[in-house]
Amino acid sequence: DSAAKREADSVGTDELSQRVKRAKTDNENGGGGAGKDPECENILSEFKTSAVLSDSAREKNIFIHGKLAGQEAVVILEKTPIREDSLAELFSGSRLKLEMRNDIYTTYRLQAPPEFNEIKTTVVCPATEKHVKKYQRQESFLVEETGEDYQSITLPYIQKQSFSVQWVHNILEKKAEVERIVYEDPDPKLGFVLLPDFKWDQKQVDDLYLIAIAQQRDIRSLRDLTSEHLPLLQNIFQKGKEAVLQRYKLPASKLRVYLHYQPSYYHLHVHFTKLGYAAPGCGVERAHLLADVIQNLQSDPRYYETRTLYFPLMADDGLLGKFKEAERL
Ligand code: GTA
Repeated sequence: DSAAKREADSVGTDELSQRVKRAKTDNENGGGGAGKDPECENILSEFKTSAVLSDSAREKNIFIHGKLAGQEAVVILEKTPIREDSLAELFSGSRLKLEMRNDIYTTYRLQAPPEFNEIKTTVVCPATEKHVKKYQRQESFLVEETGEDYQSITLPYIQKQSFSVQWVHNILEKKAEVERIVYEDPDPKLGFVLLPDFKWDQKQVDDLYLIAIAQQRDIRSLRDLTSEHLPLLQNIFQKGKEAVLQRYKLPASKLRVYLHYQPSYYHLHVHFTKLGYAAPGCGVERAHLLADVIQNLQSDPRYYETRTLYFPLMADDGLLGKFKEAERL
């Protein structure tokens, strides 16, 4: 079926994965030296754009739908922040073109050396229709979900219709992103893997974004959490904060540690972002602070099973359709 095909695709049987693998092997065999970023074949030279799904001049990103090696793909391009430690080289090594001068005001176009002009690029391939919708700019609606709504509407929907979590299993099984792991607690009940989120390029801590992925595979989301999971949540909170302090010198007072409801991927994970960085999805309608989650479960072991939870859904999200059908919206 299509889910099985998607899994097979994502573990690497398609042509594109083979090409990426080949490029990676070439590098491992001497392409990229120690400390250097590995180079790879420019698979995007064959990318055929079909539509711009969304873009933002303020966030300096663009989400594009198209075809790559005959498969549906989404490409995300994003300009990265200017790093303080690059300023000296940026000023001394760039060309400056005058744009206009007026009194004490002057504007220029600064042409920086290529290494300061990189564009963070994310490729999702093969992308499902659900990926295309996820990245499309759409109106969103706030949904009110009671504990019963979760059982009768949401749970049956997510059991049939959610994104594959193969990438999560690959991380836990050390089949992908092994060298990116920041901290690991291998305990099957209390353990987790902490690593950079793929939205973070790790070039500066200003937009630090890590995720802690639980080793346990049977916790879908906030809704499944009971007081039974307190030791796991406390372990992630405590050891996660310690690991961030050790690696990035950021104290807990500089961190926003939270879960999404609804998440995109139904395998328990916790977001660690830097306070002050407006990470996508950190608004009150979606983010639940881990500290609050822990306290709520301490005061009521079935808090998340029974409470009404609120979250936004995009206009053409199938789950929104289910809430409408059930006349809950
Ligand atoms: N390390 O393979 C992966 C990987 N994948 C597939 C997802 N994530 C991964 N991390 C690693 N390796 O923070 C990360 C995601 C996300 C987390 C899952 O796992 O980046 P979630 O289940 O709560 O889902 O968290 P969420 O937050 O909806 O997903 P996501 O992708 O962050 O989307 C939210 C919105 O952020 C999007 O609609 C879009 O507007 C924006 N966004 C998504 N990706 C990017 C991007 N690369 N650049 C800029 N904005 C983005």
